[in-house]
Amino acid sequence: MEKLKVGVICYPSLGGSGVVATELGKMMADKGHEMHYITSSKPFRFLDAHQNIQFHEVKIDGYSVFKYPPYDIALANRIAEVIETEKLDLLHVHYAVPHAVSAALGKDMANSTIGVITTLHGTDVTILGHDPGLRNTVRYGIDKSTITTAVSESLRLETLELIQPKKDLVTIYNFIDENKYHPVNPGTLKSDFGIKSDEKVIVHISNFRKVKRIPDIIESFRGVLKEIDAKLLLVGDGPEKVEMEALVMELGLQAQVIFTGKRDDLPELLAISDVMFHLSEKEAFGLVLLEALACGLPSVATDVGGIPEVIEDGVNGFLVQVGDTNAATQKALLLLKDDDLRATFRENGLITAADKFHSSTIVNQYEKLYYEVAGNK
Ligand code: GMT
Repeated sequence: MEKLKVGVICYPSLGGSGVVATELGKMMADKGHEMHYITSSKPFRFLDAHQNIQFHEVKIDGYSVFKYPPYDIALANRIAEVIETEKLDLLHVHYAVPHAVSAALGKDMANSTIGVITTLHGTDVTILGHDPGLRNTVRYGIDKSTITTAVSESLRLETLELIQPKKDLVTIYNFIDENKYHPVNPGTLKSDFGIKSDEKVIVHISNFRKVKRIPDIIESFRGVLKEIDAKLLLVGDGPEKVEMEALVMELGLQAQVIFTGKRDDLPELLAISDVMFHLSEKEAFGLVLLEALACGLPSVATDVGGIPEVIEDGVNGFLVQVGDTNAATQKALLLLKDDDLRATFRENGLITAADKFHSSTIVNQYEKLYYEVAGNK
């Protein structure tokens, strides 16, 4: 079949949507498709060296007359240019707001009929969609797209209910790069952190946004400490970090809680951990939970959004209600005190990652949509 030229628009940041957009582009490029990233800066896992991947920077000056630089317009302008110069077959945009809206405008500027696939990752619907001022814009972005996908069935249903778009959505789960996420030997990493070999480790990885409820993680961990010796690794960075450092000080937990900052060695960090805590109040998918499953690490996570589609309660992890820190403590203790239970969950998790979320299955689902949309040009 003829190879396609795809324009990709995503947030080139350290979030799950950026990871999915870049991993997908890399795998599509490996299949021979030409992937054109139209972004403000290079996505962090961008493969400069790949011959089928090109980067088209969106340049925006901070004009002093504008309080906010018009990024979405500059993006639309660049999309229009790239549609024409590269003769794109389709656009794949991540997030309805602002990217699907910029894509609609860019397409119009270029007088083009190419199709647009929009992938919803959650925040645009579960957070922006609740803002009456933005709900119509989210709907506009979706309705202007040829096909809209959601990263979980929960997100698909919530979007239909809240946004009421004209067409149904297609659920395509997230995936991870199995070459990176698999059980690894962490070497001396545990002792490098000053953690004793017989101490248990709980890990939380996120962008430290309020929605991740890190105080609940610290509180649940405090409950664990009442019964066993353990360390909490808080991996990542974001708006809540300074406040969380202050909270840890206030609780006198500096010796037990380690803030690692952003790290690239996630498989090694998962390998030295015994349980992951992920206690968000909203989560369309929870990519980090899949990364943990693929590395053989069970999680205690909240029963919200798409999480139950990744974590099967009592099979590869445990689910608790949002805010129920006592339940999170008890479930973590169950796992931490029982090596056999952890081993069973580990095996089950590896199977979930390999069967339900294998990259080849997911990438093929996207490729099928790419051909469908390109065929309608
Ligand atoms: O959760 C975040 O803060 C980041 C956000 C993003 O843009 O990466 O995550 C969303 O997309 C991820 C990839 O599809 C999902 O795994 C996350 O669950 C989703 N976040 C929310 O729904 C809050």
